[in-house]
Amino acid sequence: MISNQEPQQIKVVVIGDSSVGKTSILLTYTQDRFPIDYVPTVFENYSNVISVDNTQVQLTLWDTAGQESYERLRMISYQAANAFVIVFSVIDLQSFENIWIKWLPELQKAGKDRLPKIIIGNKCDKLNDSLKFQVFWEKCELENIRFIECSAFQNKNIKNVFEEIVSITIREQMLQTVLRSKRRQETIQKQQKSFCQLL
Ligand SMILES: Nc1nc2c(ncn2[C@@H]2O[C@H](COP(=O)(O)OP(=O)(O)OP(=O)(O)O)[C@@H](O)[C@H]2O)c(=O)[nH]1
Ligand SMILES: [Mg+2]
Repeated sequence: MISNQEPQQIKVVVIGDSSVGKTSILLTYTQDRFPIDYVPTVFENYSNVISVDNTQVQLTLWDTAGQESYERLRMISYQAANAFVIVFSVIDLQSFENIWIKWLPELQKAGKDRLPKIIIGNKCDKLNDSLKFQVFWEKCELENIRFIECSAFQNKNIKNVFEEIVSITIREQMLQTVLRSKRRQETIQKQQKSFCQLL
């Protein structure tokens, strides 16, 4: 069935340490090929209409640069963001630890820590250690953040990453709408009650 509704706007920002593969993931997703020759530091914003969970979404993807010196620029990209994809490399343990040391605190500093987010372990083509994957799973589960392993190089799970973050965001926004309307109803009921008591 074709819907006349305007697609829902969702802006997703991709963050994480330098060299974990953020730009490669975005290029693989949007161009369906792994960039073997040149990877720019920051990929141009991309926008496309996709359908997830029967909802039409205008998905806009923002790349960021992982280096410290780009912090101010990153903060600008966080404006009006609806969700975050936090990337680390499964062969660089420090990049995983930096999620808790650097990336989540940076989101908190920007006032964005309550927005939907997922954690992505990229370069899984280079790691065969299931024990390490277990460690990543457990830590993310403990923090209640969805974890997906992927490989931009093998185009493995890349589409899933974006469908998953969009799906989580749609669900979260629906929940917020329901909660807002419930609160509004409660306020109206309270006002009606005190009005009746006055009479
Ligand atoms: N083996 C393997 N290499 C990858 C994968 N994804 C990216 N790379 C390589 O990792 C390096 C860094 O990739 P980028 O996409 O530039 O990383 P980035 O996170 O955008 O880095 P910054 O722009 O500096 O923040 C490049 O040499 C890529 O070819 C992957 O899935 N597997
Ligand atoms: Mg990059």
